[in-house]
Amino acid sequence: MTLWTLAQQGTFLLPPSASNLATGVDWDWNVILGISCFFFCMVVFIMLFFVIKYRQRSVHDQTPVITHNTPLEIAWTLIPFFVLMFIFYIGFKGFINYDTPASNAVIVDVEAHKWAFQFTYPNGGISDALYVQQGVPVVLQLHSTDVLHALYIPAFRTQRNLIPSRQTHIWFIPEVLSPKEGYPIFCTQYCGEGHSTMHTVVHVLAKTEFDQAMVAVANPFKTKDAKGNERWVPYVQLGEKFYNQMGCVSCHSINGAAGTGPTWKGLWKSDVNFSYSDIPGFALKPTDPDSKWIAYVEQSVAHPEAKIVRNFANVMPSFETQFNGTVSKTEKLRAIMAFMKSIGTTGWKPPYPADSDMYSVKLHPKYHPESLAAEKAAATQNK
Ligand code: HEC
Ligand SMILES: [Cu+2]
Repeated sequence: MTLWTLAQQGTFLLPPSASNLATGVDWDWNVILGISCFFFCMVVFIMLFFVIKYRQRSVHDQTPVITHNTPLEIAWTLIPFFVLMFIFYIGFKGFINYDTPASNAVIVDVEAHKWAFQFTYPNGGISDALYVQQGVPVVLQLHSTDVLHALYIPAFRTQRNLIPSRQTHIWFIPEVLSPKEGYPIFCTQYCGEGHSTMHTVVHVLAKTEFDQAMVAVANPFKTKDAKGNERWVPYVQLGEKFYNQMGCVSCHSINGAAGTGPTWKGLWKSDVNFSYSDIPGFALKPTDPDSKWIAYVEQSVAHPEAKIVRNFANVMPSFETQFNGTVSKTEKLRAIMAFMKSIGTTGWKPPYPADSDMYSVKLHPKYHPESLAAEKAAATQNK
């Protein structure tokens, strides 16, 4: 799907009209366009007519002295006044509707950051593209984690800024099912070098498909391949997603760069010393067994204050509620650990069953391109 295919969805003048707001906005637009065209044509026509009618016929032509014409002046003041009041009325009515969400609306949280949107649904699911159900009102709660962004959905005729440390919202009722590729969503505030790539899509789905999509976004562990078969997402890949989604990325680098927290590069099975520890004299060494490292990471995310890595401050927030309680939460932490291991530089043997795709942890191809080459070589040998 390209931006070009998306751009071709609309009519000659406007993008497709797919929400309750679009109906009103398009009506206002057409009325104002009609009025403007009418007066434009009238003025041009009368001007051309007068230019010809009152042209200079001979050098002796005298211009009559006209000082004013009261009825005409009243007419050309009052008529535009009423036209403008009418335009103000339809605009203001639309604006009030635009700002008053339906009380039964579903609330979706929208976070903008450089350079993507992230949508969080009432069931806890998170996605990069927006999913909404046909006919069900939606409120998008908008906020930004870094700079000014804007969210614009042309097909719904709605747009608003996402402002750091402030909450804004837009709402709409999606009325028309979207084409398979969805309707485009754009960021319309210049927000840095990646601004031009800051776009995604909204899928308007019927109830059954929408319910399926909600189950899918709430279960990040499974995906569908190109043939539509369900399969497990490899843990390393999942872990990378959570690392970004859950905000670990803002304090922990994966390339060795300094940050608020220790880098994860080479962290797994390295030497770690502490400025404070709940167990006196506790330290970690490359030779320590996996079980000790797993226990340490589990404790680090739930109770970061229990052990403070030397040269770092006790500023990591607890992620206990995000990682404990349900199977899917504890599995999230496993996925993050798998990711951490995959960018590590020291040897590691998987503690999870290695036969399933879900559990097999390989070096991450993005950070270890050589592992991809080795895999390819193995694949050709097997032929
Ligand atoms: C606000 C910044 C911040 C965020 C966000 C953050 N951390 Fe930390 N993290 C730290 C700091 C600072 C330390 C070192 C001090 C300590 O041990 O508590 C640390 C330590 C750790 C350690 C121990 C590292 C070591 O070198 O021994 C682990 C594991 C860890 N964090 C995991 C995570 C995970 C997983 C997330 C995301 C879910 C996360 N952190 C998010 C700041 C952060
Ligand atoms: Cu932006």
